[in-house]
Amino acid sequence: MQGMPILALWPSIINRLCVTTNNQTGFLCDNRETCIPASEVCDTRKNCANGEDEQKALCSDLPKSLPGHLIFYCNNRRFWIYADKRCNGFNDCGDCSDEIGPQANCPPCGTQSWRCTLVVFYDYCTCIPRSLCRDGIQHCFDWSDEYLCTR
Ligand SMILES: [Ca+2]
Ligand SMILES: [Ca+2]
Ligand SMILES: [Ca+2]
Repeated sequence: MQGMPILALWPSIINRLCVTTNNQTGFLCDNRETCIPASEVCDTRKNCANGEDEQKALCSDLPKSLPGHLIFYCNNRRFWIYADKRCNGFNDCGDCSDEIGPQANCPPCGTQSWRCTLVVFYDYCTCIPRSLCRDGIQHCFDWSDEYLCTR
């Protein structure tokens, strides 16, 4: 890869910012129509028709080789996640910094979720799916998932 014109590649990569149908940060394929979620870039599967989401210029030195909009750095900056894993309800960083706090800047729990302080971390941070309400297992410190929350 010696002498590769990295700088010349950058404009085409920067212009690939897009938003998926699920309102997630994404990567625009060469056809300028397909917008794939950030986490499908460099996952070794070709999601764009020409495989441009797996091109070496993007994937050779993760996460540095990825455009900034595709990644989110956790509180512990040694760890990073794909941008579409921020505010998705799951504790992808391991310390919930992708779900709670100013860096993540997530909207409040949606109507499909219940907000509480969790007893045990499970895979969640503050918003739990309503399927965990009244399931006979305490998830919230104040037991609100078992007594207040409705499915
Ligand atoms: Ca891919
Ligand atoms: Ca997450
Ligand atoms: Ca529960």
